[in-house]
Amino acid sequence: MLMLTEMKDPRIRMASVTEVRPSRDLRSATVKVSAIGTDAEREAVMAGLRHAEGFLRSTLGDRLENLKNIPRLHFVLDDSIAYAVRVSAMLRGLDDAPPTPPAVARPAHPSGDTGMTAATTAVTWPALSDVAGDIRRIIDSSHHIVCMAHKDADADSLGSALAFAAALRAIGKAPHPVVPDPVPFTLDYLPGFETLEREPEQIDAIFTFDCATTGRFGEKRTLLESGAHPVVNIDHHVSNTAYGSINLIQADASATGQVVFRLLRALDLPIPPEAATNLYAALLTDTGGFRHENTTEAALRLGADLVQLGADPAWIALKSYKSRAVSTLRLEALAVAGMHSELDGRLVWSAVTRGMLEESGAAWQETDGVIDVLQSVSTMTLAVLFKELQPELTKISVRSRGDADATDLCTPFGGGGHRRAAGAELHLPLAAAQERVLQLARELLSAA
Ligand SMILES: [Mn+2]
Repeated sequence: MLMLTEMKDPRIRMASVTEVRPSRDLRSATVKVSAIGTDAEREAVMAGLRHAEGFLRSTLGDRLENLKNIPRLHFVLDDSIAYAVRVSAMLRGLDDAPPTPPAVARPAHPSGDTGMTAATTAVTWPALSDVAGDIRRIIDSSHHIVCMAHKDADADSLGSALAFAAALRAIGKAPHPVVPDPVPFTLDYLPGFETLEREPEQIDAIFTFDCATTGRFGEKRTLLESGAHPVVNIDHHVSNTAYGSINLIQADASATGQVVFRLLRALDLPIPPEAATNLYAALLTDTGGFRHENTTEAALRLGADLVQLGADPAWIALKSYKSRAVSTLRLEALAVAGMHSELDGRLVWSAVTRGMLEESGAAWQETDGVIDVLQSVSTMTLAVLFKELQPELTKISVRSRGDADATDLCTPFGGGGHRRAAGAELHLPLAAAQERVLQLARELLSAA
């Protein structure tokens, strides 16, 4: 695609096309673009490209006169190269690859503002009213609609997908809720969990929920990137790479479930009781049981609306927080016993090893609550939990308080998330991952 170098927009000249995949009917093409930089810089490149789609298509038409239909171009971010660059920088050692600074200066939070909802100033997403019509058209012209949650789904992602599926079912569509492996069995109480499918046979459109990057789709990633179906990306992560054909991203929302609720209302779609239950579970858990800083007035009002629509708060709280297995508590005890505290208790960290899983009889899905225990320490500014997923693969979960930003510790390692909660996966053994992450954590805390 030589045309990219001819573009006036300097943002676009930083990008390179790694793959162009036309759809089977040649009406659209997925253009994979690699752009290196911070998430905000990369998103600026993608925004520039989407803005230039008309120009690119007309130039394409001029040059390829015998082409009957100029395909619509769906630009998606190819994470593989940028990720490889980050990983090699990481392996060279953090000394010569300083931690990525925040993409843009974050606006100061006036008191009462919530850190969780802070959006970087560089990124503005289309408003719901701008995309509602396009989303409506996709729903109207589709019958088989995949509702996709992310890998290691939490109740926000899966609850949003199942709620949207319930609304679609109520208007006679054929929703196909899908979750990448492994199946999150701890969420089996969510209404519609039994309708989850492995490989939907027919697909007209794909909706994704709570997924900031295509890397969140695990083995289902190729389905998203095939370019064969329109993709509607519904999320509340400020780090979202806008990989969808349509992107509804609301960084002010406390949960993706809140974005789904607003969308269903805007489209005048029904919200049956099972949808309300799923959305309440999404909202309750993403606000930490209405305790995190993203517990806004709007979130509390939404809770009441969902109860009115048939959600049972006590039952959902029971299923979310008071239905743990004995193995889960045994595992938590082991992880807490191995807790470390540094810098006057401002840095709190621990690890879950494969040996601990064996000893407690717990599965990986049961480690989710450990970080909540670490972040309950009164002096904590950064809490880090390391999970030894494989001998060469370590996952980190990070929580923050005060001025600290959890994404500052995760984006340098290719991860992301929110200011108060973020994560990353490092292709390193546990000890090496601990060394690198803790070194950066100590730097961040001494700089603060
Ligand atoms: Mn979420």
